[in-house]
Amino acid sequence: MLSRDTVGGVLAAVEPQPRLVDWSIFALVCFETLSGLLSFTVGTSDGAWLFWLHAVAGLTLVALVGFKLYRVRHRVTNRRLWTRATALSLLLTVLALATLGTGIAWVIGADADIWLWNLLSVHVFFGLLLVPVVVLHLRTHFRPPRRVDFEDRRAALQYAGLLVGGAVLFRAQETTNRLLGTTGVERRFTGSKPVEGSSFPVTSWVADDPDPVDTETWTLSVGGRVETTLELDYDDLTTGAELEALLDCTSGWYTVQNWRGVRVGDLLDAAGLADDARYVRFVSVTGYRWSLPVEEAREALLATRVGDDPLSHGHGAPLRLVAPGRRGFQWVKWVEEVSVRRRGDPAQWLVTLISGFD
Ligand SMILES: Nc1nc2c(c(=O)[nH]1)N[C@H]1C(S)=C(S)[C@@H](COP(=O)(O)O)O[C@H]1N2
Ligand SMILES: [Mo]
Repeated sequence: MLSRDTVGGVLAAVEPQPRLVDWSIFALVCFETLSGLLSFTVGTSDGAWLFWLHAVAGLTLVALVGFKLYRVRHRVTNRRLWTRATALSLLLTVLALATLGTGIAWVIGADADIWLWNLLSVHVFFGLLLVPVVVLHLRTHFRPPRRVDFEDRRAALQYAGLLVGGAVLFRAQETTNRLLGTTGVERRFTGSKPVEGSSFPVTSWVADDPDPVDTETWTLSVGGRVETTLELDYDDLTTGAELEALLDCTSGWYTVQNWRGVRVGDLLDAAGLADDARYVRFVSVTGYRWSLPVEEAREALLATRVGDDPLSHGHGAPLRLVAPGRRGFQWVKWVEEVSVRRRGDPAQWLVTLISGFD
């Protein structure tokens, strides 16, 4: 049996001193925000380390937030200590626990539909909401770090202990999931859960929702840094190419489908590339767009069919980009323009978010 004293002793040994706890919570929140956002761009397993770090840092935060809440509990339980800042601190506590809780629950395989959202989207929502509240909280509670904070030799060991603890917990979670066969095993390294079969969700990023595209009047233009600009009707497309590819949406699901259509490399060969061609940009009828480096674009597909059927309107008919290894939001739907460019297209990040708003 563990006595209270032993538990207290162990806690005291691993708990860094207060100001250090506070500053490392801040540092980890910054890290989680950045790594979380960056993870949206990772689609291949060579970037899996980013998700792993995000998870381990999250588990370390659980311990640090635990220390912190235990330390400041009197300020909440003792009504006489309440100030105006207390309400904000309480809000922050709720947001922090909700973000950590939904993140952990999602990884071990839980899900729930909350209005239109699943647990992962709720995790992202709480996490983003947390950032401005942390900034406000800092404004009233700011205490600059002091040199002595970093001269404490024990601190390095304590942090090593906390991080290793986080890593071990994460490993243990993976193993338990596998042993028990819980749904957590189905999560891809990106956290996405599988959707089996031929019907999968129709997802549009924010407000991108065009009317069905009429294939009679629709054309595809291939232009920019090419030798000959092409203007193709639907019937001009040579759609014999096939590609099995995994679509992984940042809202937390993935599906493997067999796509059929035009290989982008064939289109580029037909138009002929200029010497300075570096990127290929795919533009939707809505203006939504994404670019890929030429070599990668060559291997991508502009699909007219998925599985045994022609694309539905929701999935991007008549033509949608299939970009293996890229996250779903980069798979532009309702493509009407392929333009070859000398440079990438930084504005695409903004356009993608606001496309469809008038
Ligand atoms: N034009 C356009 N293309 C788009 C989107 C969009 O909103 N507009 N959403 C993207 C997102 S977020 C995903 S996950 C995939 C989803 O493809 P699906 O609806 O066929 O499942 O399309 C991508 N292509
Ligand atoms: Mo998505």
